[in-house]
Amino acid sequence: SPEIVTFGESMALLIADGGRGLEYASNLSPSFGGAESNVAIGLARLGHASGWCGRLGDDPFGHRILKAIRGEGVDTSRTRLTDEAPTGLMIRENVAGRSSVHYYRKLSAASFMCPEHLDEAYIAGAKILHITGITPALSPSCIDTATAAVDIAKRNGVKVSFDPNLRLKLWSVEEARKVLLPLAMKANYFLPGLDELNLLYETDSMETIKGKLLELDAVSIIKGGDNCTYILENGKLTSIPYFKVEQVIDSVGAGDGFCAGFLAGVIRGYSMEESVRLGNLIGSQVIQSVGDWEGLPVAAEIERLLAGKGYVER
Ligand code: KDG
Repeated sequence: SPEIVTFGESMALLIADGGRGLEYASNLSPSFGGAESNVAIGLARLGHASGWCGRLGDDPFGHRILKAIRGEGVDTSRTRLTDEAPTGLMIRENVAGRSSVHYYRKLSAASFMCPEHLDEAYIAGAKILHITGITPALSPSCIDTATAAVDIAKRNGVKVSFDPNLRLKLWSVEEARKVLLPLAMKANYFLPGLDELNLLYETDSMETIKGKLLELDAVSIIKGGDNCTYILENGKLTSIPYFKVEQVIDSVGAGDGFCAGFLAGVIRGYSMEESVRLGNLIGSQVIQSVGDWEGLPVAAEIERLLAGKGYVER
């Protein structure tokens, strides 16, 4: 098995160009997205063996996505194409600097994932299982699948990494809370954004949030603090500052890039601080290019950035 295994829904992504919004745009640029495959691609680019398991429709989008993820060096041997349902679709538009997403993913191939689709030995052979809260938002059988995967990991001593990735277009915060908080209880690394914690715990108070997080077994890594990421471990809160970025082009995918960098650090045996620093660095790169995963850096680029060397292309 790869060192890090993840699974979830990857979808075709169409981006409306020209900042005119979907109602008036004349072109849609095709790509794809999916929080978990973004993380798997990020890890592969950093030189780590990652596996993404999913279900796609046996249709042109499904083929395109599978080839692209496999082409990035991610193991897709446990991913299936099915003719029973189509590949999900999301469309993104940008109007007056505000980006919004429209999902066409109800009854998609991935929404029919169920625990029987999991390969227990494949998960058991990994070091880390990474899941996100998007998968259980897709359907009741996807809740069962995410839960079953976590239980397999725990039975086999595989560490569980969990990014709640709250998507309020998929479910209400009340529904999400009921499913995500029990999953957080089972995680070793809990990777929420501060805004997500505000919603999940219904509070803006950092003290209250800290108290709630300390009830978990996990180390909590809180993204989106005051220009920093927080680490909450053994009652101690540490903040790791963000890297400076010249211009934010597209912030989508930053969280997934962060997770890829953080998990790469964990696999390499880095300290929590160093792992978060690597996560911050990957996130800072992703937001400087369009697309959810395209801007994920490769290992050599990271070394160059850390060494502070310039880059000349000619
Ligand atoms: O984190 C980025 C993802 O949200 C994006 O790639 C698409 O998985 C996705 C979703 O459900 O929105």
